[in-house]
Amino acid sequence: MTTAFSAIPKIQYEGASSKNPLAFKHYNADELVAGKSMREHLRFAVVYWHTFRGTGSDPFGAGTMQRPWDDGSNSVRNAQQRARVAFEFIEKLGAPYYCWHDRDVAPEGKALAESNKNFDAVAKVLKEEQQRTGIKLLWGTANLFSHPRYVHGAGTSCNADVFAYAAAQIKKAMEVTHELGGEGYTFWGGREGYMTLLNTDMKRELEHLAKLLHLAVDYKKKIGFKGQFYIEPKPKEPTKHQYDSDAAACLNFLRESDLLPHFKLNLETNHATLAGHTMQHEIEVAGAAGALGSIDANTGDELLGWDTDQFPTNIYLTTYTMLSILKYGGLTTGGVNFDAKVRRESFAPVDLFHAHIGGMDAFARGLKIAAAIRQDGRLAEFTQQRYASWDTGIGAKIESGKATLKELETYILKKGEAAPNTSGRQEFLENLINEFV
Ligand code: XUL
Ligand code: CO
Repeated sequence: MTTAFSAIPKIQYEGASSKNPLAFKHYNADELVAGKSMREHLRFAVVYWHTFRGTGSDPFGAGTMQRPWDDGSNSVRNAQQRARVAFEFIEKLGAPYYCWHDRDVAPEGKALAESNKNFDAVAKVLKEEQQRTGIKLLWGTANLFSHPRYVHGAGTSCNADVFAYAAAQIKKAMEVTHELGGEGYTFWGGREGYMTLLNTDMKRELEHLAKLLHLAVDYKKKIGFKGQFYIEPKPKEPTKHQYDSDAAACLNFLRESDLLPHFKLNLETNHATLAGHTMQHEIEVAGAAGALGSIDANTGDELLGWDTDQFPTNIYLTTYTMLSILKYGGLTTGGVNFDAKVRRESFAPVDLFHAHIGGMDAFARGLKIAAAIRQDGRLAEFTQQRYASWDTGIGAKIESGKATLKELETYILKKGEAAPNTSGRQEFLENLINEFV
């Protein structure tokens, strides 16, 4: 076992009055909320890419992160050492899951065969550490966007060889996910979109993307991988427009391509806001379609228009997120995955703890508040009452498909007017939420 964090104790729950920055104030893993432990509700995951590979570099400056365990080399040995440190961190934090991209955990080699060999060598350590700690893989994914070969996309590249390379990378990443007992596998279309339509055959690109996902579905069956497939929407960045732009666009694409039975959505807060939606909107769209899978928990900055991937600390955000998640039956295969990075200025290793503790506490509070609102019942009751006209009479007839246009005309001609008889009471409902926050 490594001791990169020897000065940091195992993070414990100390309750709301604690002033200890290295303790949970609200996340109490075994505490029951609405019949399930917080651990089971929230299924927290730590991301490998930001937390262990993030350097703090931005378009204007070099990396700033102080990571004394990392020798800065691209060697397999360094990657293995880093893997051990990652598990020391996740274990001290007490998160039950983690997530990776293939190229986060192991260095890319000169050719695919060498990359696969490197990946196997690090996966061996990941497996040992999973067994030692009981920490599990929530999902794996392939990085199909960083290498220059993916300049025009992966599944949607104009170059068929690049499509083949992406397919090979997905095959290997899925095999390693399966080997490590991963509970899911995510597809985020990092460059599956366009910078200009002048050079783009959109129809052909979308057909290729569907083909790639079908090949993955076939291979999943072939190797007996039972994990859940997710597709992660994001509207832009790195491209000007990404095809999987939001939950609705993903659902349409999946349905049109006969892929919907095989996929759920992995929704990310900052991607929702880049798409001009709230996270709650995205969860409702996915939930209504029976496709709510997992969430990448982070937040953007109201004044910055890009994917800042900050740790979530806003209690209203976590409350609304958890309200909609609970409404659709909670997270089953998925989890609350912190796809978030510490700020460039927060370069000390201890900042990684502060960031995750804050995010976990914010979600624990959101969960408790949302459960209390549901238990109270007034919010759900109000919404139900708002639609009461659909429960009997003409409403029930329309819903059951028995009313015709002619009949509806006769009904209204007789009635004369359709008066708006229920106030939306937004202010009352916002005040109601504040009773609990
Ligand atoms: C990028 C992003 C990815 C996916 C996995 O914005 O969210 O890290 O979560 O590829
Ligand atoms: Co993400």
